[in-house]
Amino acid sequence: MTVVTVGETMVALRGEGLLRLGTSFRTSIAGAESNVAIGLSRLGHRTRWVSRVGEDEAGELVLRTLRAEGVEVSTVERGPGPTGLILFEQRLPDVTRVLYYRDGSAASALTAADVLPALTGAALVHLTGITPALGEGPRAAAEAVLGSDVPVSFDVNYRSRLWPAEAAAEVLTPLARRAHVVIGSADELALVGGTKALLAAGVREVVTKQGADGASASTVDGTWRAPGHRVPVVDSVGAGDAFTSGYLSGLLDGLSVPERLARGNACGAFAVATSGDWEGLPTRAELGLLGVEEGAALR
Ligand code: KDG
Repeated sequence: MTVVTVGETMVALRGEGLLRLGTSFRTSIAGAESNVAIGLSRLGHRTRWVSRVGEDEAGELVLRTLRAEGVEVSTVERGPGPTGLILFEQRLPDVTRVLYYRDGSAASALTAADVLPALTGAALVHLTGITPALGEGPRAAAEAVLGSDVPVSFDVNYRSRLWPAEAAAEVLTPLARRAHVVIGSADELALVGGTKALLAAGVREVVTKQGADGASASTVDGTWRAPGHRVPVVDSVGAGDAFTSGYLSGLLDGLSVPERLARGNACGAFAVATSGDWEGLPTRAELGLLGVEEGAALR
């Protein structure tokens, strides 16, 4: 069972201090959808990430990192633009300023034709609301994925630096309504019509991320909640993607909704305790450290 994730991954520079003061940076990669792919891979699931990266050293870093994490990247296309860049300036443990240099990036040239062949054999595709904000091609790619017969998990992931809320709502609402699972914060779910309307449109599960307070999930049969873990927060960026990887892992393993939420919350707790988008994501064996069932690894 392969999970395919689709979206842009950038080279990420994390400042030790402020850029304007001439800080040093740690270099890594960041992208909501590849974060989820890494999270699922660490939990023992087979994953493939589909996108475009530049024909450049930053693109090599993205591909090499994902390969090292066990994520399949064989269908990733190169160019025409450079790999996007994201700068992080952490001001407080859970307040990070983000600067994008991604206009005209290779991933903004992603097309439906790049993505559809890579869905062969997929049990699930994970998309986010970031991709349709990147341009016409990525938006068409997202639409094509939602028009395929593979179930889609859709994280609203509204990014105010990419587009205004009204524009995002107009584009993302019809997309979210076609997904199997929709995930977001309460504000993001409201942006795409809210839990009730999504369930009425046929979405099977609507999951609300509540940060340190945990998460809840609603289906037509009811709503379940699971509390978060109180852990020291080093860096909250990527916590939502970590939660999503845990939740989807539980879904793929056939766990109950409360068990999926518990696994998602555990992954979120591990992620915030380490600096970086994905570096702190847990392996399946590590889930036990937070008292969460490991379950059987499915491949
Ligand atoms: O979810 C964390 C990501 O949002 C971030 O690290 C980079 O994918 C990213 C984006 O587009 O903001």
